[in-house]
Amino acid sequence: MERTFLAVKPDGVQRHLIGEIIRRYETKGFKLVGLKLLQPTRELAESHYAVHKERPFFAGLVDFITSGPVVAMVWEGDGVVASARKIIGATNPLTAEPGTIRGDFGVNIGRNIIHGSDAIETAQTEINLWFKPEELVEWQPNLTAWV
Ligand code: 3AN
Repeated sequence: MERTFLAVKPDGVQRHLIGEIIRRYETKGFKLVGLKLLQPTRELAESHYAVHKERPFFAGLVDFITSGPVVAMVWEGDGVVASARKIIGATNPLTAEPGTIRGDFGVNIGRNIIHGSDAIETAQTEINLWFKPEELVEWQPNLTAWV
C-alpha cells in the first residue's frame, strides 16, 4: 500500500493547526500509520532538505525547521502521495488555491505550514529518514465493533 511522509512544520504547530491538518487527511479517508512530535536535529533537517543544499534559502530553511517541534506523520492509502500534495497546495501560499492547507492558512513561502513528499520514491526515503520501522503501525479498522 502506498505511503507518504507529511510533517507539520514549526509554524503550523505554533499556530495550532495540528488538529486541522490531521482532520483533513482523516476525513479524506487516508490511514495514519505513524505519528510523533519531535524537534529535528540539524543533521536530520540537512538530510531531509539535501536536494536544496545549493539554494540560497537552504540555511534559513534548516534554521526554521529545527527551531521548534514538528509533527511527523506517515499516511497510507491509494494515491496518497499525489493526493496529499493536492491537499497541501502550491509551495507559495499566496498562489496556493483556497481550500488547500497552504491556500487557507499561509502567506509566506518560507513559512508554508506543512511538508509533503513529492513522489513515491522520495516518500520512502523520507519515511526511512524520520521513522524507525517499529514506529510504524500496521492496523485494520473494525468498524462494526464500536457501534
Ligand atoms: P514543497 O514543500 O512545496 O515541495 P520545495 O520542495 O520546492 O517545496 O521547497 C521545500 C521548502 O523550501 C518549501 N516548503 C519552503 O519551505 C522552502 N522554500 C522553497 N522555495 C523557497 C523560497 N524561494 N524562499 C524560501 N523558502 C523556500
